[in-house]
Amino acid sequence: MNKKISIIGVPMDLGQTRRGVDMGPSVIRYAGVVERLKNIGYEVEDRGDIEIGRPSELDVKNEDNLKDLDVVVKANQDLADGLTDVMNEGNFPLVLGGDHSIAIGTLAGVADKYENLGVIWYDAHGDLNTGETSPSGNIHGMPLSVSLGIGHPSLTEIGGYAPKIKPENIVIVGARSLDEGERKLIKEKGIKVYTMHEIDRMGMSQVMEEAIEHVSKNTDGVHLSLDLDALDPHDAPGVGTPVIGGPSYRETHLAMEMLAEKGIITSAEFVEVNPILDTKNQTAIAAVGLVGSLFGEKLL
Ligand code: Z70
Ligand code: MN
Ligand code: MN
Ligand code: MN
Repeated sequence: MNKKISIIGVPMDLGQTRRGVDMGPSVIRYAGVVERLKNIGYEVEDRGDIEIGRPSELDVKNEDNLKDLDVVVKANQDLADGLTDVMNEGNFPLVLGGDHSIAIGTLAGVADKYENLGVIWYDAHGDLNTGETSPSGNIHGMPLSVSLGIGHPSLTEIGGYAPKIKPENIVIVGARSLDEGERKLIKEKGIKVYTMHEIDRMGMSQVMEEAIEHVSKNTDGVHLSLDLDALDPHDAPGVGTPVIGGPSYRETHLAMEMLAEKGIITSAEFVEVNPILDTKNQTAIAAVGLVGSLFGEKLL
């Protein structure tokens, strides 16, 4: 892996309605992410946070069932620009959220540099809604469809091009909560999904073997988008949308170690840590542990 890592924080909480996830970047920093990476031997540059605007009134849906669209678009465009700089400098981009709507800007900035970017979407959810299919109007439930070029043009056109990624280069791991429109899109586009059923059946090790094979087959880079709500709420309680029955911290740790062994990951983001909902910073500490294992931390 690239020896210089650039961290960008994105204190975004407007992609959903649980306030507090905007403090995610700070708590992950306080949990020691920079020191952890330096100890493994990386050079780390913290580029600080993207500035997030504030709408005059929170959580207002527009006529297309999209909450706080304008501010979410602006922040994601700024994030995409920030990532373009990191990519041009040849550094490894590590993005800290913030809610998952920021994956729109991350992928806009990163995918531009690859012909075929692979994506591992480690999440309890599919994040494949559009304004038409979303039960909530929350944009954090839409970043994967947006990156496929499906959704409102002000979202899909962030970065000035669409789509960012192709359905055959995506793998979703850990899914256990999908909306009707998301199921339909998964079938229509043939997106590879390892739900909790497959993880129970095959074990995380086999799932990750196959997932890695799938995303590295025809790709020239692989982005990891890790939503902390993928983890079982027992291990990651500090998230806005906990869903019981997820992979443990240990299983997720193994998944990260397997990614480190193969060395396929070229960019990563860790999202949805909400310290207000957390117990003793457990979720931020888990996130930092997972970052460590993704970057090849070893006990011996
Ligand atoms: C639901 C929706 C979601 C993250 C929850 C939930 C989506 N499918 N995404 N937490 N990160 O509102 O679209
Ligand atoms: Mn998500
Ligand atoms: Mn591309
Ligand atoms: Mn989720």
